[in-house]
Amino acid sequence: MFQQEIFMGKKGFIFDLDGVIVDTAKYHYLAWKKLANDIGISFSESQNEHLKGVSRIRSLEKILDWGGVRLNQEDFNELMAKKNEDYLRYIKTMNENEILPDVKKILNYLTQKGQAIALGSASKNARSILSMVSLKDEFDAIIDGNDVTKAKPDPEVFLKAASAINIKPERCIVFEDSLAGIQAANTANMVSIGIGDKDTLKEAEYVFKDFTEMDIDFIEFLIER
Ligand code: B16
Ligand code: MG
Repeated sequence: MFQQEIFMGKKGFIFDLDGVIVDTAKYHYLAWKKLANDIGISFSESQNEHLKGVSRIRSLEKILDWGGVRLNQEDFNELMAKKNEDYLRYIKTMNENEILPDVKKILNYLTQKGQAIALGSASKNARSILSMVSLKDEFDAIIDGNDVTKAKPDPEVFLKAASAINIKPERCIVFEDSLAGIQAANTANMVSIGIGDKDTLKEAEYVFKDFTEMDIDFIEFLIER
């Protein structure tokens, strides 16, 4: 019997790291809070929300603005290095248990279906975090804060990720927890999927509280749409 086979071609699935694969936002918060408090600036969890997906430099600029503090370049750089040292102390303790629920299930399914998988993160620590949680080998390409010159909402990080896996942007799907990241994915002409709060991420094409809310039928739909 003649059976026609339709070759669908693969899609590119690009994952943000902090807030999507692991909850490192809590460690960023603790490190930024210590730094801010040390120089007399108060820092709340709701302010921390505004730093999600934002580069390290821009995050410190925002904290200093909120506190009305101005620094010379040397002191600024010293504080950035100090924040990262504190942050690295937290992430040194990370292991596989910190992978967010159902992330591995989705990654395994995509791999089994032969889809291309990339990381698109603003973090300069992305590679070490992926190693700590033993996920580095799950990705066909990793693009992080060391590979880009423009921060989200600029689409550079996702466009570079698409190019690294050799998939056209319009065939890519981005999972993101920050508004800046959703805007970056939309500008890149990719399908944007918000992971987190529906109101914060309302510019995303779809929003899920976390991956436990997303069933395999939806992933199948993304592969075939
Ligand atoms: P680092 P993502 C972002 O990672 C974080 O959301 C953001 O809070 C952080 O400031 C930024 O990485 C830079 O991180 O200091 O480690 O270079 O969400 O884009 O994976
Ligand atoms: Mg994030």
